[in-house]
Amino acid sequence: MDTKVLIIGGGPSGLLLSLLLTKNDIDNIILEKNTALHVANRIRAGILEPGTVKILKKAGVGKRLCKEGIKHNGFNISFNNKIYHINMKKLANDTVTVYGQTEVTKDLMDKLAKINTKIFYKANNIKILNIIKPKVEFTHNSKKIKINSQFIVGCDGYHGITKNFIPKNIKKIYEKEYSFSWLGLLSDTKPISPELIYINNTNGFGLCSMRSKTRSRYYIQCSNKERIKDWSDDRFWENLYKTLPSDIKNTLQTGPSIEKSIAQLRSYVIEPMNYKNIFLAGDAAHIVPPTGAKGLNLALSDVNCLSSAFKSYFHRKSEEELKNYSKKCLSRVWKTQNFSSWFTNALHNFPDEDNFTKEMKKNMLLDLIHSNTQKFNLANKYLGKY
Ligand code: FAS
Ligand code: PHB
Repeated sequence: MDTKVLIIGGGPSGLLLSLLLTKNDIDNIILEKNTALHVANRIRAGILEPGTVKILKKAGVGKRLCKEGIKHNGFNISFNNKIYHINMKKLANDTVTVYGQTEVTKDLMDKLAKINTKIFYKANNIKILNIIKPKVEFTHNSKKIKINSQFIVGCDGYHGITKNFIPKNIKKIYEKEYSFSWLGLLSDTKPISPELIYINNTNGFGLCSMRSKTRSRYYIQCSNKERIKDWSDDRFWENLYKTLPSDIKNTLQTGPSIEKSIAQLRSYVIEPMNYKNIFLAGDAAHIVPPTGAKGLNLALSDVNCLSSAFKSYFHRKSEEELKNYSKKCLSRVWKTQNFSSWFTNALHNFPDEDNFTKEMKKNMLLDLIHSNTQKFNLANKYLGKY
């Protein structure tokens, strides 16, 4: 079997890349190790930057997003038991959209099914046999299949295999693991606030988010040693309640969890994001702590850039954009790492944090909410406008 671009990984990055390539008559195949159902139901991100909404509309999957997505003019930061609003609409004349990653994934899957693209789900034992003249072998329905392609794109996430084919003497890996995790809960309860609230208090970090006007998404900071089996719904709600500012805590609507999970926080970048005819996009190349709501947005930004580069190569025989892909994406990656790391440090309590640092962080946040310049910068970074 031959194709022009072989995509390993059928999450949001792989699905969007396949759609953008297909729309430009560039033949491609996706190999996804899990089932479509597993991929579609993974609960992850919830906030789309305006740039991401534009990319999805351009790809032809913006209809339901525009109908069901909820535009937010701002978000809130709470510390010292008070709540401060960051009005992005006023400060930076733009909004973010609340639309879950599960919905983005489903829209992409539906669109790809309609245009009959080739996706192998439950593709097992994927082996990259050659990266100069790309050749991949895998098993599907216990049949061994080989695919030749001109390029391979690793959209296979943090635990993927593609990055392993960038030689050790070429690649540089930058990684940091945080000393805490996020315990997340999804429930069909009315969100406590019409817009997100990022909270820091003596118990640590909490986040009040949502998926719709009737479906809430909450997170609390927890230790890396926590196991989800030790967290009943009641225990989660009690801990979230302790984190909430007094003005609103008694309005919290609790209910049975639809999903509960613990996400380890890490920062990760692999450089370069390509080698010979192998390219990386999305979580395969970088991970940001979810505090800044950036992971999915950054991934789709890579894909937008790579699909344009492949269009130039296949339609205008120009390699310029492909040659610049890694440098161009890494510039955005490091700006995003910077923002996500700053926001994570500002809002979380680190186990080994001394009093001086705690007090300094509190005053830094006070400075921020009393400075239009700093709020302008924060609003633009949250919107993905660096
Ligand atoms: P993904 O990891 O989504 O997809 C990779 C795909 O490759 C998967 O379907 C996997 O099955 C497949 N794969 C892996 N290895 C393979 C192999 N060897 N062969 C074939 N297929 C293979 N971002 C936010 O903005 N906000 C959040 O709140 C947020 N929360 C998150 C919580 C968790 C637990 C995680 C892990 C991530 C979270 N993220 C969040 C980031 C997340 O949304 C990612 O940025 C987004 O899923 C990136 O999409 P992909 O690059 O497609 O990677
Ligand atoms: C979410 O709704 O899942 C969400 C929102 C904002 C974040 C992280 C996660 O920063």
